[in-house]
Amino acid sequence: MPLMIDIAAVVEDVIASTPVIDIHTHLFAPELGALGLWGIDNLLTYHYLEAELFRSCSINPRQYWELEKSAQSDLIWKTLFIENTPVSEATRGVISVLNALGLDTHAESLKEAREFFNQMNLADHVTNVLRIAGVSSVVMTNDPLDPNEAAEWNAGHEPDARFHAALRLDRILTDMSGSTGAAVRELLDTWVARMKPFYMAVSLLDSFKFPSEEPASRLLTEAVLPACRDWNIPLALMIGVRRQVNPALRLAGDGVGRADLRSVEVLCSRFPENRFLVTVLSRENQHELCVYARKFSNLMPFGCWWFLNNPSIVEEITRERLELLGTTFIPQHSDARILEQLIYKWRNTRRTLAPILTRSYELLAQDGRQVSREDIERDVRRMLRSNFEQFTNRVA
Ligand code: FIX
Ligand code: ZN
Repeated sequence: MPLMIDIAAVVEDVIASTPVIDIHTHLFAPELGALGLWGIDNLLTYHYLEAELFRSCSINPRQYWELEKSAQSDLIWKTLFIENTPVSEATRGVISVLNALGLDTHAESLKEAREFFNQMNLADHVTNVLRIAGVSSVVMTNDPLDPNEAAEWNAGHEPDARFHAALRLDRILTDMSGSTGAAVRELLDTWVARMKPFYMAVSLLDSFKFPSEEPASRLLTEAVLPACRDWNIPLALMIGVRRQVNPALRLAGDGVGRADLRSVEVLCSRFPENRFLVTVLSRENQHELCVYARKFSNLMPFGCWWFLNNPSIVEEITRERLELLGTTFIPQHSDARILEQLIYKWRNTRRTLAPILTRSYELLAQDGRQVSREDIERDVRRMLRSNFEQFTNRVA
């Protein structure tokens, strides 16, 4: 019979002290040159904040895109952080980062912040940010058809061991829609050998159907799924985007739609030797995803993606996953595009996850089973680390 413990205190301590593997980001290893984004001007011109700017400022998108980046970030700081209170998830995130780095969160200008970021050593800064964020390693998003990125890889640059690759398929499935399965498979084999990705990934519209007459459906069947099987890596499906609902907002212009997840059912059942990491963008699809995960052990739900990465929704999704799946899922990924976002996105995840897990253990105790610290450490390690490592068959 384990000793009675202060469940809330132990859960908070274990979650705070367990380094996470961040399984989906848009970060790049410093060795991949200028692809990586960091610093205050990039933090403030994050597309989440650009979308919020246009709701509080008379500038129109066309005028905004004509500004220099520093003028864009000055305008966003003034509009969202001085003239208004930064209470949204994305604005509060910037405050959280500035505070963690010891910078003035009430600053009237970005002068101090720019001086701080301009004087730093990037390699030291990466190590410091990962330490503050409690992140041991991140998975990048790597597009072999992006000429700038391909040039970095072809120059022989090797990413830092804390930055793992994920082979992104979006552009391949569109730009090579007329290609044979064999041609796409040859490209995939070349880049898997070069990048050594933990998984392949593709984001899919809310209208995604499998199987279908669409070229993507054919290339998934003829090239992607056999390649994933042969290389023994999962395929990540990120489903539910409505692309460019408002094109004037550029990257901020995408929306969300409820998908028909029977395509996931077909993929998991027809390709039992493939493994599928799946995240869905619609809150309404989350319960179905959990039920499918109960039917297919080759399906691993992950993250509270994009428009779902807000505490109120993360709480609902995580509670239903624990109730339906136990600890057999991956609670979160950051989707960070700028290095320092790791700090706030993982601070938020830990702050949201701790009380939810505590409640699960309290209910268990009420129903007759007291957990130990070792139980909690095992469960947290599974959700934040080993579910991913075992599903990808890689050590991260
Ligand atoms: O497809 C994706 O990887 C999405 O996460 C991005 O396209 C999206 O813009 C994003 O950064 C969401 O957080
Ligand atoms: Zn992403």
